[in-house]
Amino acid sequence: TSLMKSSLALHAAPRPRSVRLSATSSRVDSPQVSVVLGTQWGDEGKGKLVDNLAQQFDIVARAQGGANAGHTIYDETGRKFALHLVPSGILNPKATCVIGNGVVLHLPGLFEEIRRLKEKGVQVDGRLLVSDRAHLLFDLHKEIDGLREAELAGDGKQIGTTKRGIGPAYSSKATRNGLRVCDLFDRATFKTKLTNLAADGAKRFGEKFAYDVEGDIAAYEKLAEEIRPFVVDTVEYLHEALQSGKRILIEGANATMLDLDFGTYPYVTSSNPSIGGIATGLGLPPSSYDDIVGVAKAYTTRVGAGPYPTEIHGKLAEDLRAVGHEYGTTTGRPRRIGWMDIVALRYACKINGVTHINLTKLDVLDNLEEIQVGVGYKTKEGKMLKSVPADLHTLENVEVVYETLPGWQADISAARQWAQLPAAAQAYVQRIEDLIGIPVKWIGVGPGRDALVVKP
Ligand code: 2SA
Ligand code: GDP
Ligand code: MG
Repeated sequence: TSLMKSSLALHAAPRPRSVRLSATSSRVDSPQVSVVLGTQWGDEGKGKLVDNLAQQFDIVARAQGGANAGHTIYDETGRKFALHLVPSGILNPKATCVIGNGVVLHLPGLFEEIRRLKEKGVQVDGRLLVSDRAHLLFDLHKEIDGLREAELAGDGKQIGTTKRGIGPAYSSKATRNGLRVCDLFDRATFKTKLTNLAADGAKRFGEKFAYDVEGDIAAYEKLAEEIRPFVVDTVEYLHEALQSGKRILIEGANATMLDLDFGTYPYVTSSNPSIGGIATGLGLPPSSYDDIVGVAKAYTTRVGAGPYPTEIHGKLAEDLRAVGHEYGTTTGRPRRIGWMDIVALRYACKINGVTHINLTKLDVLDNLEEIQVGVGYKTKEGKMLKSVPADLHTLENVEVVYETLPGWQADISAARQWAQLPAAAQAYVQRIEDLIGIPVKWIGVGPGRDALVVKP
């Protein structure tokens, strides 16, 4: 039948499935759709890469997470920006930024962020679009986040969340009593739904739940009008952009090891920061992704509780924390520090279909005589594990098998070309590339926008 013929035609020229690519190739030479994802426990430097790449894209879109994310960027004049909800493309005046349906949106927080951007002269109006399907995150979600953490703390089991209300907001979404951006514009429904949501919180937490629902209902009357000009059907917008040949950069927040499904559950965030969350969070199909860039630190960090096999303790961790300025962009919490974990990185690359890597913060290792790389997990019984185990007890008790590589003990922050990196630094990058079998395309050597080396 003609229907069959057309569907055959659609499948006649499949895109090559790239698992292993040479260092310079991508599925296409100039990707129309590129995805940037965190491959560790977050804070790999996704914001910096997105800001850099944004110069070549028309649209930069966020798909999941909320204001738990913190992306620190330095512009060409060295000014520092900390972004949470606004995509890291906002500093490129040519890009339009999109907050997709998968994001949980705290409107007062968004406007505060916009205010700070405007203060620094960044043009936001007309350049930021918000999905009408995105779920609203209210102060009540933040309050519940805090109350739940306090309860868990009793048993020493707190997650160490950012207390930005992320888990409770995604819970409301899954429970199907959440409110979406489109609900803002029907006052009566909005009022009923928020009142019911607040009643739920009061039922669960009693007197400890001190949310002023009437106050918020009044405040959101004004907020609804303020957000109205930003709101569109982002599914339609993105598909029209795709059809007309516009280039779209998708900015992941958080990271695969914090993924609700693939991370160290329950010590995870409540969205899917891996590739699946990109598809559900924007409505752009996976077949449209040309590149999937995995961002990985040359070592690792983690904020919050949970197993962390390659964690470093003591003076070395303190030194690396100081050199790498490893403090939370959102909460200011000191980040835990560890060695590169190849088992976790391979796992993340596999799940996400990473086509190439941005290895960041290599300069932070400049002073080390020797660098360790975790290359295997061995159980107490002496069994080598193939991948990251689901069971946290097993993960907490693995013995990490390390390889030791020589340091370069030189300042690499001025390097802009591969040939300018010391041989030991090149060897370190090469070893990581060989261990994961995925090409490293960019190497970060400093926080500035241009502190990037392209690996030939
Ligand atoms: P949440 O708030 O429910 O998402 O927390 C659950 C876990 O996810 C971790 N998480 C993060 N980890 C690293 N960086 C994040 N963003 C901020 C930053 C963190 C900050 O850029 O530095 O400022 O503290 C982030 N957001 C969530 C969190 O630590 C919990 O382990
Ligand atoms: P994100 O959440 O992945 O966007 O990362 P964050 O912005 O939370 O944390 C990364 C931190 O490292 C930021 O302070 C960046 O300015 C900084 N950074 C990014 N890349 C590099 C790099 O290659 N070298 C150094 N020294 N700092 C970097
Ligand atoms: Mg961050």
